[in-house]
Amino acid sequence: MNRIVTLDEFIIQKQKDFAYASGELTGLLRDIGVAAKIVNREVNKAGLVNILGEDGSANATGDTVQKLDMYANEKLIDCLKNSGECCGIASEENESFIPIPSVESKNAKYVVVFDPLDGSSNIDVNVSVGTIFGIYRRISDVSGPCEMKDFLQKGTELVAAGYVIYGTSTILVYTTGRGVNGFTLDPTIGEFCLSHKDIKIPNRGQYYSVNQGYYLKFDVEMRRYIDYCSDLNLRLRYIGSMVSDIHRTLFQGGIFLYPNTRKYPQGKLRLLYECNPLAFVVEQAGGKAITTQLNRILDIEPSDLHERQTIVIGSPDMIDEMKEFVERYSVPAYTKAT
Ligand code: AHM
Ligand code: MG
Repeated sequence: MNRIVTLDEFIIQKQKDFAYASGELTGLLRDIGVAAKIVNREVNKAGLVNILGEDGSANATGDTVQKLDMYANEKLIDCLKNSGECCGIASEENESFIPIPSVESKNAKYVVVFDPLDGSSNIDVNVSVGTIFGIYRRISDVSGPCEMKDFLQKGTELVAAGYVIYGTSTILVYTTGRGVNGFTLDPTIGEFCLSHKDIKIPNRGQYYSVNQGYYLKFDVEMRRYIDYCSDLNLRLRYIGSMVSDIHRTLFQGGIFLYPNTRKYPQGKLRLLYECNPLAFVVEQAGGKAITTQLNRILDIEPSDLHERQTIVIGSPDMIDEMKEFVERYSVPAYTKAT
C-alpha cells in the first residue's frame, strides 16, 4: 500500500527545492491549508445553521456579500495574521489591503491576495464554491509596513498560488512554480492528502465554458468562436463558479471564457484575486491564459487592487485556436478608432 503524504509533509519536503528557503513560505502555505479546513467545515454545515444567504452589505466592487463570504474572509485573515508569516493581505471582500504590524509579522517578506469564497451566488443552492489565493514576495522595505506596490505586481511575480474547491470532496490545488499538485481532504483524519500528483492539463478537451446567456453582448469575434465551439459539438459546461469550471478544465481539458460584456466592459473577473492565481496554476499545468485582447494574463501590470480583466483560459491548443479567431474576425484597430 502506498504511504499517504499529507499536505504538511509535502510542503516541508518541497522546501528544500528553494535555495535559501527560510520556511516562511512553507509556513504560509500550511496556514492557508488550516484556514481552508476551517472554511470547509462551515461550508459543509452551511445548510444546518443560519449562516446562508446575503448579509445585506456590498463588497468593494459592489456585489452583494453573502454571509459565508464574510465568514471565510474573516477566517483567512485571522489565520494569516496569526501565522506571522505575511506582512499584508488583500482580499476581494475588502476595499483596501490590510497591513500586518511587524510585531505580529516578524518582518515577514510575503503578502497574500485571495478571493475567500468565489462563486458565492451558488452557496444557497449547494453548488461548489472555492477559495483562490496568491502569494507574492514584498518589494517594499521589510523594516516598514507593506505598501500598495507589494500587491500591484504582475502575475509572473507570484511565488505560489492555488485554490481550494469545496465540492463533492474538498481539494486543495497549488503551485510554487514547479508543477501543480492536488490534495484531497480526508475528513476522517482531518488532513489534506496528496491525491493528484503533477497535474497536466490535456492539450484539448470536449468542453467549452462561458456564460452563453450573454452571447449577444459579446464582441463579434467571441460570438464567432462560440459558434465554432458549438459547430464542433463541444459540450457546454458553465457552473458559474470559476474555481469549479477551472478545476474541470484542468483535469478534463477545455476552454473557459469570460469576455467583456456591456455590463462589464473590462471583463468581470478580478485580476489579482481570480485571474492571476488561476492563470499561474493553469500555465504550470501546461495550459494558457490570455485576455480577449490576446495579452498574457500573467504579464499584465495591475493598476488597482480590484482591477477586472477579460479571461480565456484552459487547454493550450484551444487557446491558440481562439487567438486565431480573434485575429481573423476582430475589427481592425484603425477601423474602430474612426
Ligand atoms: P464572485 O467572486 O463574486 O463569486 O464572482 C465571480 C464569479 C465566478 O466564480 C464565475 O465564473 C462568475 O462570477 C460568474 O459570473 P456570471 O454569473 O456573470 O456568469
Ligand atoms: Mg470571486
